[in-house]
Amino acid sequence: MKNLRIAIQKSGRLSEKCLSLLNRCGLQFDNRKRTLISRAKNHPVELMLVRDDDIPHYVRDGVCDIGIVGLNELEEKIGCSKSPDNPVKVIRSLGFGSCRLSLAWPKSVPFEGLESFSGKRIATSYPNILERYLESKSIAAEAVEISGSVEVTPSIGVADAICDLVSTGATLDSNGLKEVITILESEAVLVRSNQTLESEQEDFLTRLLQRIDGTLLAQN
Ligand code: PRT
Ligand code: ZN
Repeated sequence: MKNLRIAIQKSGRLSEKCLSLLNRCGLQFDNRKRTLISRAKNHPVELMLVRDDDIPHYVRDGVCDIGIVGLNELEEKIGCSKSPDNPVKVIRSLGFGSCRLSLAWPKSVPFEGLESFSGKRIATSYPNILERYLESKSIAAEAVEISGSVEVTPSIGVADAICDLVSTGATLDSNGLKEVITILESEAVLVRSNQTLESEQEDFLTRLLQRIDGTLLAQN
């Protein structure tokens, strides 16, 4: 059978947890070699180590068969994952990498609810999710796309507020910002494309999902 190709983040917050989950499911890789693609020692599986931003498109386009990525990246790159005609499907929520995408506002400026964002510039690395949210709430504000250190933008005058990932809230706090509205609750999810797999690959994926379910159950 053709190898089942799995995309995970090469290096970052999700990498080790993804590898450890796959290891606990019985898949062994040579972790010393951080190559783009590495074949599992004992199963017809290839691991593809890439930037998390690329995983949704790789799965959509069939470059990979399945992938593990934050729901935030999936929603940003592919759109609403709950829609039935979405080309990439969430098949498991994995219970790690939890965070939320929230709007944050300067502590020094009075906040009077969502309307306070009207006419403001909001810095974010998630312009698609933010724009969809603002539109759904009929708020006219400008999403300013920034690739990193979004939390510093209000203090340097680039934006009035931000929309960013939050876990403990410490980053917002130390930059004089407060979380005011949560747009999306996120965690790492296992995704697959709508494309048909070979029947042996499909069977292998079914067995892998059973192992993943067993692993998730054992840790709860
Ligand atoms: O290089 P590559 O593009 O692959 O990685 P990356 O830098 O884009 O992503 P990475 O490794 O930072 O995060 C990968 C995924 O982890 C994200 O897409 C989320 O799904 C998830 N995740 C969970 C988080 C956080 N928690 C998180 N706290 N991603 C980022 N943060 C950042 C946030 O952007 C902010 O700067 O942490 C800061 C806030 O943390 P607190 O604890 O101070 O609130
Ligand atoms: Zn990224």
